[in-house]
Amino acid sequence: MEANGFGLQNFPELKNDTFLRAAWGEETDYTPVWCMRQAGRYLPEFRETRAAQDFFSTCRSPEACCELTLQPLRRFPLDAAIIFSDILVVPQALGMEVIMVPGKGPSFPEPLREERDLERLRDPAAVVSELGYVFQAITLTRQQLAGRVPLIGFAGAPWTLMTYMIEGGSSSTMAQAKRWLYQRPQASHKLLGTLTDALVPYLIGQVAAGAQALQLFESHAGHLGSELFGKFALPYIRDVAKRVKAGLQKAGLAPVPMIIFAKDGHFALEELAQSGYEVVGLDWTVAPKKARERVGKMVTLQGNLDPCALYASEEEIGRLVQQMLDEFGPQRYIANLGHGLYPDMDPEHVGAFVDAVHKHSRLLRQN
Ligand code: 1CP
Repeated sequence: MEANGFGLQNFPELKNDTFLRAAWGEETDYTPVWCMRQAGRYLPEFRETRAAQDFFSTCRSPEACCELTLQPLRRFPLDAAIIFSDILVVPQALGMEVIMVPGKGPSFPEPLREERDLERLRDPAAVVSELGYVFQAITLTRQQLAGRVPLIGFAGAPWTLMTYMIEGGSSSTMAQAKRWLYQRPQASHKLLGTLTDALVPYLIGQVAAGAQALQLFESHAGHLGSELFGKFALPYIRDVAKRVKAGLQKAGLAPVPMIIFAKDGHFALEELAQSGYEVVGLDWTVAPKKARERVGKMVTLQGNLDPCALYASEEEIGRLVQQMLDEFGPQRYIANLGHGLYPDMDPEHVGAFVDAVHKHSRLLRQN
């Protein structure tokens, strides 16, 4: 894609393609593993790098993003890296102010209140030029990774981004965002369409810049039942996959595997498995065996140890990992947590999790 000038680099040769092979449904010698929020506050070196730096200034520094992305890989033999950034850079690029309040989370001083507030949003076509700093971070990180493991790019799915833009931050009920769905379905579709139009070139741009897989985070799927999810989330999730794939082909870029992680979206598992993504990420509330029965062998599953299991002893973590691997089975599977790591988690226990996946998955294949 010429639009951002990337895509012509010669990147170092990939040495560990286990994650990509599993994502494409190919056989692997062991189960690949990475962790959501693997770059995070639980690492002392992360806190040091992030110290005294505003969150979104960090996101705008390709060097800082590269460093934060690489930190967990220096400690643990993870099978993939995920670029350090945030899903909220997209609402920012659409013209909304977002600040990260330390200890509280994201805050939008002027959230969308009325339908006419949609007019404040920039043309989604402008998003790619606003987010050049993410593409630069990806290119730099891909170079610095030196082919050790693949680099994952990501974005928030349209419904999840809409919740933040209307609620103005985190919310336990999503009542304001859901009020839009019930009272202003047309305006809601307009907003979700605008977000989709922004996400498609953004994700294609990430691949052009060097991302080797893409994950779409529908973190607030659980606030929609199957009815609302089917109307306001799923069509856009499908559209993103379809249009990104078509766009990559049109730009002459090789296809990359795409992962959909719809947290608490268990009610839509079958639909998600057929929504155009190679991998379906599961949160920790889903029983692995049942998930496999429901989606069949057509997709790779990713997940889903309860992140809080990392508070258990290393021995217990090993037992839980073994159980998880036995239930998912050896192939078409990528190990991960069922959501992100928390800041008070012990890095040693993250290492124990990663090692247990590698060790037990090799044993499983010998039997
Ligand atoms: O100062 C800090 O370090 C704040 C903590 C933090 C971090 C480490 C935030 C604020 N964002 C991030 C990075 C981040 N965000 C990554 C980096 C790569 C990695 O995983 O290692 C990723 C993939 C995200 C994605 C993200 N941001 C999601 C989707 C995943 C999920 O957690 O469900 C969401 C919902 C956000 C919004 C966001 N950004 C930050 C916070 C605390 C939140 C959540 C707010 C909420 O609870 O609603």
